Amino acid sequence: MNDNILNTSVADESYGNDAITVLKGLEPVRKRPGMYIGSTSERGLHHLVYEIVDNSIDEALAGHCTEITVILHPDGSASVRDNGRGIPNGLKETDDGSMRPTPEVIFSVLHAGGKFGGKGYKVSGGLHGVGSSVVNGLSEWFVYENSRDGDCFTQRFERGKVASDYTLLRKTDETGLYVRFKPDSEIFTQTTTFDWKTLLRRLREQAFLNAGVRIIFRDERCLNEQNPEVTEEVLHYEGGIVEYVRYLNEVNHNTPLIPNVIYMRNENTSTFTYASVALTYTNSYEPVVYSFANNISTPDGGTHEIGFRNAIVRVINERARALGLLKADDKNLTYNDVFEGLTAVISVGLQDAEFEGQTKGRLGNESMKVFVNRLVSDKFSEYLQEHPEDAKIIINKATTAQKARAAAEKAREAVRVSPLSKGSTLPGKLADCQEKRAELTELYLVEGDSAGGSAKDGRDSRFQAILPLRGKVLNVEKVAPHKVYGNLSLVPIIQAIGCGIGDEFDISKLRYGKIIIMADADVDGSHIRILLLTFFYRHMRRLLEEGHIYLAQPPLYRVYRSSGKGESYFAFTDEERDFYIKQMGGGNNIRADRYKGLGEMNADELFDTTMDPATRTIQRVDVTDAQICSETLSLLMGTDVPSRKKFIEENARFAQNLDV
Ligand code: 28F
Repeated sequence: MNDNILNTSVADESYGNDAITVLKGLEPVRKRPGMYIGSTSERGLHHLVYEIVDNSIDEALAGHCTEITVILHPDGSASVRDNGRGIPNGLKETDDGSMRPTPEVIFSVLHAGGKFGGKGYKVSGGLHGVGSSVVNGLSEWFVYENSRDGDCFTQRFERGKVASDYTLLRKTDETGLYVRFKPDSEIFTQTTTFDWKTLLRRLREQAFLNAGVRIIFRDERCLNEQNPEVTEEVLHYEGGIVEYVRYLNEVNHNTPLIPNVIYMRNENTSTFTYASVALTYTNSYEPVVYSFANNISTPDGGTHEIGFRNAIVRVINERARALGLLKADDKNLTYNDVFEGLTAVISVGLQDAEFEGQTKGRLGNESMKVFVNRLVSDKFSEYLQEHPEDAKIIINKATTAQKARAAAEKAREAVRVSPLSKGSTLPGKLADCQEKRAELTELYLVEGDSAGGSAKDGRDSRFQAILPLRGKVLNVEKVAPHKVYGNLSLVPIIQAIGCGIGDEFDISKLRYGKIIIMADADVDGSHIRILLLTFFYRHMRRLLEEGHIYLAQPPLYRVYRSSGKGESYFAFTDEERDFYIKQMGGGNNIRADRYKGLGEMNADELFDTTMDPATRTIQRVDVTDAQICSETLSLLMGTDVPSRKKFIEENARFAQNLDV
């Protein structure tokens, strides 16, 4: 438990029952769930589990819990158990003046638990860190078992309302809390099904950030005779973020250039501030940098990352000059040069963390710039002086990157005046639209020339542009950046979108407000989607961050009479298909053909089903989706067909309704 000094020091003096700020019942949570968990989509659903687990993690940080077990149950509920102290059994006055058991108050009163009450139980860092009562309010039912002082008490709630008194369940020598809840389908209207991978990712992250905590994650949902085994992962990392860096290199298939992961840490116990950094260098061209504040991911960076970045740039330049690897006339290495191949995890803790930006993914506290900068300036510089061999390897990597960048600049010039574009900067294959205002326009990236043809004929050319894609899209996960400019599959896309890529990316030059990937609903289509998303993630990330990238959703079936007469319907799911078959009376003369590809639809059908803004559905892709693509892409590379298939099957999100 090396990575938090906050709770251990704040906690003990303020853990009396009075630390709870009692505000109100849970109706506000049910009325406006988004205010408390961000959204009621799949993301909000998973947030429920994080909220409960966070409480166990806090108990671990306080030094009282070593093991957390998370289980997904066949009835759609999830449970979390910890071996902490359990909640004190006293009584607590509520706002109506009655006395209730402390655990009941904690679980059934909004903002109870002290998170917002100043120096209470935990240091609030959470975007929606409002705790267990919110989860209770959004659950069809919610049960907890509180083991403490020899007794295990239990209580049940339904839709946030007390459904049973605080009752003794059994005697026990154990201590800790157990919470089990079923998300309310009245609230989570899109889905109430937990995704194993999404939860695993977050639980693993928490296990890395809280070194030593053992998190056991089990999926008991598909237990039956055919499948008697439960899926279980034990997440336990004594090495904390140092192990996290090693793990990231493994999953990204990046080979370390130096043997060590460099670890640095500083803490200020009087301001309750700490920073921990682990880093190493690999043969990759891309940096992999993950940052956190109060154990919350900050994918959009912020002050801690800025402090880190400035320190790395300065230290490496200083060392390079000192070792004579940069001569007097040589230009300084830039941030891009020194970040190539860097794998780093930055984890800071502070009071009153401010999370900024639309998705609250960026740390705003100015103090963290200096705090992290000073740590990394001192410790990294010390490391490089003590390890001259490693210093040479790292500096060499950066100077090579500097040269490649100069070469890329030349290649980029060549693209700007490329013979492909014949004087104009637009690719020849692009069928542009009339409208010029990006807010109003759409660019379809279409797999294959024949579907491209239908899309061109069917589109509304006032605002819809079509760019057919030829052949396979380059996998940018493992190529040097300057190669991207020479690539025939990507150059037309870069030109059509208009913003450039990488360091010269300029969103104000964006030519289309929506960029819609339209590919078949089969394995090849999935592959193209993944490659394109990886490309956007690596080279045009802002487009993802600002929600410009979408996936088209073509229909899977056409349901019609074999006579060809009468009405016909397009179905986007198996259920829809069956519904139409039934509606048309069923029987032998009803056909339901599966579309093998977009190319099978004629122009009108393609427009009506997939492109018409009035009737289509398109799926917006966010940064996390694309990040998962890029991480997983390395696993797909090479000739490992079984694992590729397995991946695609498991990622139904990007590869709905396959033909495998
Ligand atoms: C499955 C989810 O929620 N674990 C928790 C504790 C421990 C204490 C606590 C929690 C009491 C009065 C607020 C115990 N002993 N797991 C969990 N473990 N909450 S939640 O206290 C809450 C305070 O005001 C705990 C001494 N102090 C705190």
